[in-house]
Amino acid sequence: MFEKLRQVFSFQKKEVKDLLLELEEKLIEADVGWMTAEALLNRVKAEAPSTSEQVSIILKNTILEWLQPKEPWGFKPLKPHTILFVGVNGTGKTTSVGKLAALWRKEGKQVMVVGADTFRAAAVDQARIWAERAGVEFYSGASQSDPASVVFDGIQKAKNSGTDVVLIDTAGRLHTQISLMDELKKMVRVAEKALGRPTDDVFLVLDASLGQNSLAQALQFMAHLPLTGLVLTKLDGTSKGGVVLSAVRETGLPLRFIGLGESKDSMQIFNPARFVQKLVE
Ligand SMILES: Nc1nc2c(ncn2[C@@H]2O[C@H](COP(=O)(O)OP(=O)(O)O)[C@@H](O)[C@H]2O)c(=O)[nH]1
Ligand SMILES: [Mg+2]
Repeated sequence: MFEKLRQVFSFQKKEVKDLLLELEEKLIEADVGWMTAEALLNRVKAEAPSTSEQVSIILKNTILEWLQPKEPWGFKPLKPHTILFVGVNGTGKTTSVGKLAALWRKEGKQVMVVGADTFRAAAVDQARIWAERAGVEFYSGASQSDPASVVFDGIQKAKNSGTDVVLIDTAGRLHTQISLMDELKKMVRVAEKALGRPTDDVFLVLDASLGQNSLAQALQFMAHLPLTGLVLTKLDGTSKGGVVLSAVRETGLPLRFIGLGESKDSMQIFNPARFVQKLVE
């Protein structure tokens, strides 16, 4: 994983001028994206390093500074901590819901998965199977039910049963004339109504293997929804990894969880310090 991003830290050239050219190439190859690559280069230049070691240190510190969230993620004191997962079809929403349900179930939390991707029966089944695999409760309405009412009823049910965490799986594409963003906005509103407070988290799920294309998706969702963080999936399937940097820097959203495979236990809480350490070692 991240071979390309790791190569950013190893230099063949001796002259700093040549080093910077090499660095620019490597950043682009690692899929850091033009904007973020430019910003990193400017940072390095501004500190006028005279050796490749100094360049590496500036890079490491800058990346860590960018990836470090303002606040660490944690469960809010009011139950149930409710998380809506949004994103384009196929990015890994349902899988991420399932993996996080398994993770928190293992930590002893009472978890409920709400299948609000109700337009496709197969999508509800997939969420149900994940909930069973994770050993947690599952809620969804009858087929074709209104996703927002599924969200409302699911949260009510979770409140009544003392559930700690509610994970809401949503659609990435609608087979109707209704706009996806309008439907998602409605779900956010209805969740707030059911909770009596804003939804604790709205996570945007992005597929890391799509590289810079996932940034365009991110901006679209950001324009419509009160996103609180990112989940980056399929990092196991990319040698680049630069999208980790650009996604965080260009959305200003904290990266909270990373998906590293298809199995139940392949979701990790994102740790910036460990991530950067892995890049330089
Ligand atoms: N390798 C890998 N595959 C993943 C990961 N997360 C999801 N997937 C796969 O991506 C595909 C789409 O996932 P799904 O959860 O159905 O996406 P959704 O449409 O957003 O709900 C499935 O085949 C998943 O197994 C991950 O972290 N790594
Ligand atoms: Mg899905």
